[in-house]
Amino acid sequence: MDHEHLQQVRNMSRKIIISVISMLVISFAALGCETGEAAAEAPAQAEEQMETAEFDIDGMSCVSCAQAIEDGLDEAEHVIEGKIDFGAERLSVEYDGDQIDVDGIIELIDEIGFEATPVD
Ligand SMILES: [Cu+2]
Repeated sequence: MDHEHLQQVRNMSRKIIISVISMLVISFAALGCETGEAAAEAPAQAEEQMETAEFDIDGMSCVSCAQAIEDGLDEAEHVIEGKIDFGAERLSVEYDGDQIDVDGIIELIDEIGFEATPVD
């Protein structure tokens, strides 16, 4: 009778151990999934080749011209930010060098309605 009871206790603890192990395995799998996603996001950002270029802008006569250029560039793909120094009539553009180059940015500014000349 005692022996049978002991056997039951052993079976019970075996079941508990198995379920604890499977819970651990499941949570590790879930963790692995999360880190997998994080790892997938990180290279995408690392691939982004951030570059900055400066341009002289022709035909910019008032602050709303400057605003139009900044807004147009902010909406453009592969451009991170466009910033106008109105006093200097100069534009600084931060962009993803893997996706767009200086000529591409000049084209974008041309579409907005202004002529940009790269500054060395
Ligand atoms: Cu204007």
